[in-house]
Amino acid sequence: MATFKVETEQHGELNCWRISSDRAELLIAQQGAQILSYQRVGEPPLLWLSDQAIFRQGKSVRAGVPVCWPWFGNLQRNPQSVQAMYQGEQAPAHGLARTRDWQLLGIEEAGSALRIAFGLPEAQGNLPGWPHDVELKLLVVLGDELELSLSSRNMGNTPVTISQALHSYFAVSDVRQARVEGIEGLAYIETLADWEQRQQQGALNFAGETDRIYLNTPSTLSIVDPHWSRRITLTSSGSRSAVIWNPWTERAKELADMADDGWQRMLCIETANVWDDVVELRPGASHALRVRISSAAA
Ligand code: TA6
Repeated sequence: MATFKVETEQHGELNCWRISSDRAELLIAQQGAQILSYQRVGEPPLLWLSDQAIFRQGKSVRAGVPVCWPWFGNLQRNPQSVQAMYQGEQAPAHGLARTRDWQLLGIEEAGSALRIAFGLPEAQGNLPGWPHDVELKLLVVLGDELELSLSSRNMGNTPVTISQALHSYFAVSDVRQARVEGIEGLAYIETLADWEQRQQQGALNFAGETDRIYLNTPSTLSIVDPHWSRRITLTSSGSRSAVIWNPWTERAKELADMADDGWQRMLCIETANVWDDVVELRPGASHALRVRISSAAA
């Protein structure tokens, strides 16, 4: 039976919780209910926290798992049904949830795991420009593995359509040596070439800026990291799309919160509902986007 320690910490302007057990350590910010780092004892970090991260209210931290909701990326690139939900002015990238303070609903031990529940009450009619009533919760389960479940329940009486992602930043020894498996043969949208649809040949190796939406993804994807002799496995449900992103040299230089060579040590695989895989919630309906993150010797 694991024993957990929960401490509060301040990082810049952000309230955070550091949760540790004899097996792992997790850092979570109240803003965005954002996991900032996750490391298992005796292993390099599993989730990446930028060396130059900025901990400021209203700015998502370049780290861990930002929650993109109720739209992913540029709203204008979303289907009309998602765009129509927003009535505000300039739509922020990746939605409204990642830069707002969530409420910690509870922390409880369940067997050898710790369950940490967050909610965003503002999603029930009080998000700027988004006048819908959705009960939004994020459940984080820290056990031998890390599990995240983002649930949306439509409490209103009209349908609501969302896109979303658990925008996970994984830590790798060197992205140029790493590969992603599980996407072989899949169709993807190449956002860097005018959003053209292409087909993946073999596993994905990285040799330049990468920003792709994979379609009809299977439930298991993995990152093989030969230098750290590690395989990170993502097991998802409630998702048929995944975004894979690495900014590489030039884009990284443009990001104030990433070191110029920071791109070498990270790789995003985002468990998502994007492109034509949006979620339509009828009144009373709910949906859960889940991912379980585990690692093993490769
Ligand atoms: O998920 C990939 C992506 O949408 C990229 O296009 C890239 O801009 C990245 O997310 C980070 O976005 P952010 O708004 O956090 O800088």
